Amino acid sequence: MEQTYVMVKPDGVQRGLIGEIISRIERRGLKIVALRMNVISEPAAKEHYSEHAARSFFPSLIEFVTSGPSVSMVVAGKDAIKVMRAINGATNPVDAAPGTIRGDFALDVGRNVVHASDSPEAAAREIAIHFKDSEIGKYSRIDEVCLYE
Ligand code: DAT
Ligand code: MG
Repeated sequence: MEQTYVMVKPDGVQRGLIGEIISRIERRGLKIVALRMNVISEPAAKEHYSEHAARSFFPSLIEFVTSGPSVSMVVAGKDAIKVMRAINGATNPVDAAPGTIRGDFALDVGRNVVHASDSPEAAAREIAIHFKDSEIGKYSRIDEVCLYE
């Protein structure tokens, strides 16, 4: 079972998409093991997006992601990192396939509604930025016997 960090960004919260996004994660069979709404602090946002620190869009990205409440989650399941990236769709919503979150709900790369970690290293790093170990729940979904061979 792999874990990944997922965020409903401030645009997704303000547009009333929290339930829609959580539903898509749950119906796929992935398990939400931690969940919180908060305004991410500027230091946490800068650490989260540190790989992009030199990019021209970095200041506006940090301003946006700290501009209002977002929903942070740890999502677990088989190949959760890859599966969550596929559920979200391409970074630029213009390239995102219909049926993905970005392909169904977004148009602009700077307002692409969701985040998900892109590798095991990123997932471990991002989960540690946003959650304490004690905030991550351990439980079984009752349907895991059917979801997994
Ligand atoms: P992803 O969120 O799919 O992992 P990323 O890590 O390349 O994509 O970029 C992080 C975020 O930064 C992305 O969700 C939106 C913003 N971003 C990326 N490229 C951008 C660009 N060319 N102009 C404006 N914002 C951009
Ligand atoms: Mg990324």
